[in-house]
Amino acid sequence: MQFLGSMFPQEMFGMIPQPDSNAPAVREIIPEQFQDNSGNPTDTQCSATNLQQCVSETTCGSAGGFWYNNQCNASQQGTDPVCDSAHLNLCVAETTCLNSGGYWYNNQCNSTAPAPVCDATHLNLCLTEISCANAGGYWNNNSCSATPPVVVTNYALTASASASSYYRDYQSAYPVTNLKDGNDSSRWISNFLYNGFYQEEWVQLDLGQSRSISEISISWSDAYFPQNYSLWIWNGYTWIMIKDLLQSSGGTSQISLNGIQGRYWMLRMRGGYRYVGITELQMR
Ligand SMILES: [Ca+2]
Repeated sequence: MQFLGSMFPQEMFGMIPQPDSNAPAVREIIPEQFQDNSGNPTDTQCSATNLQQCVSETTCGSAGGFWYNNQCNASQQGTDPVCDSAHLNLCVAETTCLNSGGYWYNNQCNSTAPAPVCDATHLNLCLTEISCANAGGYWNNNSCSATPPVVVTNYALTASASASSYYRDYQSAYPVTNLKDGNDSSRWISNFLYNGFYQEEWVQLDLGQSRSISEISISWSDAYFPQNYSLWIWNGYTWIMIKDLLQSSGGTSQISLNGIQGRYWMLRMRGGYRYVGITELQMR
């Protein structure tokens, strides 16, 4: 059989089915996101380019819109009429964000607090001395804290010193200043102990003014430690002994004094192997 032009066979034979006007209407099931507020189907689908067709907050948000004024908007800028605790993302100002219980940082309103950073209340997070100082902290022992480091002054460093004798009578070889120069490789050494235990040597320190001393440390020069030594303070009239101690080896002796006050101090030493010598004497 041959057809004419573009005509279909049904048209040719009059077989096109016609709607039955008496059949009941079929109700179309419309997904919520494609309904308007009256339950009527929207003309087009809710999408990023058709936000006005989004009829619920959920679909609006999924399409990248912002739900307020009961409609889906393309921008959250401008007024934020529904900025509240449930819509912190719509708060466009720090004040309204904070009033809604949000946290304002990164130029937006967040529901969670920002991660703590180095500041006055988080000094432990400051990792450099500069950031620590800027936050009002104190940098000590490679960490930042609110507690200023205790500054301990060694008053012996600035004291004037004198001694009973010098190594072979030459002051220049091991001068008494060597015992308070802050240098562990320089030392004062007395003259030879001709009378053994019965020979006493001493050193005196003038701190320049009365100082409260809590601790004295004496680093003896190798084997040149005394067998017995005592610590004295000048009270304005006479010398007062405050410590009398025995020594059995070299190294460093630590003497606690509980803040005794004094300007003039004397260390008296007896006995020892050939000489007595001090590498460093510190008064704190
Ligand atoms: Ca020294």
